[in-house]
Amino acid sequence: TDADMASFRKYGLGQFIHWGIYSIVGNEWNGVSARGGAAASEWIRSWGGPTAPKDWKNTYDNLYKQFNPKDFDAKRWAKQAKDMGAKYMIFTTKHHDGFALWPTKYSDYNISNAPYKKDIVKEIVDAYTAEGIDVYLYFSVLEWNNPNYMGKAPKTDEEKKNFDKFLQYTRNQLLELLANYPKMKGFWFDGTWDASWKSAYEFTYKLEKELREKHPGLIIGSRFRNDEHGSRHFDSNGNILGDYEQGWERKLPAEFEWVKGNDWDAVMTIPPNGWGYMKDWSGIYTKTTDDLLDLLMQAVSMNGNFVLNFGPDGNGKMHPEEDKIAKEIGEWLKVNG
Ligand code: FUL
Repeated sequence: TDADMASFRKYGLGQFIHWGIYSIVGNEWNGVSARGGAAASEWIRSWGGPTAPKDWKNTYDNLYKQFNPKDFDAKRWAKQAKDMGAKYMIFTTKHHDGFALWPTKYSDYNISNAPYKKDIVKEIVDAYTAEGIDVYLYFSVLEWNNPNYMGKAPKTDEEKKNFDKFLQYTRNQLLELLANYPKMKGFWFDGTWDASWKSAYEFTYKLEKELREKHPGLIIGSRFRNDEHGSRHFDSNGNILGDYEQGWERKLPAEFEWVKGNDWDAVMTIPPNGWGYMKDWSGIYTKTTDDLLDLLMQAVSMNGNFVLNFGPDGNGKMHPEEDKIAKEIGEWLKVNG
């Protein structure tokens, strides 16, 4: 509705949080690392490479058995975001590895089977909402370890049957998220870029309609309907919003012209590339508070929002540099509005 879009337009600053079982290893694991931005830390399962052990993927898929973030305190994160000046936040409910941070009924690969057990998505939604920060749920459609997700358009009857199971599973999980967390404001979709999701265009179209009916005012994030428009955001009326994402450059590019007249946000990392926790920030260029304020002002002056990413560690602690940057941005915004 117009009222929901009016609040979206007023956000200015947002916070992204990438958190999951990749956060346990922090970009360096069994001799493999992608420091310097060659690959993203939350992609560690797919790196492989010559030094990777043979059972790498299987080892990764079992990491959840260690996921017990003893320092996690959603209220502390929410307070920090509030002090930084964030008006909305986007949280990774499920990244490409398929591990769900809420106790989904539709897969056992979820937080209730990790030592932590508690519903992390609920803690996030409650804590941020209590601070007056709107919550959007990041959701990866793509699942690396799901045999029904093939990464290509299904051709044989068998493939079609399996992919259809995958689509129903996706629908179930999304309806479940809406039912469980009615306070959430929108979805930020990811992983819809390959031929399998593109082959499901009609399904996506219908599902989007269904989600909107269930949750009036829902804002649907980028990459859901991955049609001829490419990756875009859709507002709560189904109109195209902008979508822009970059983690490596320090300036928003000039060809960004087309965002004029659209609603959009830019999501941004502090390290050159990579959204999940990275233990070691030495020897790489990480954006400074000044760089980030510059980007925030560029985005806001073009009627967009700026969403700064944080990648807490496997225990639920922010990187000390992130703590520092959040504080400095908050102080700057308090003085300069
Ligand atoms: C990308 C993902 O592949 C990254 O891991 C990250 O989540 C970023 C925001 O979107 O498409």
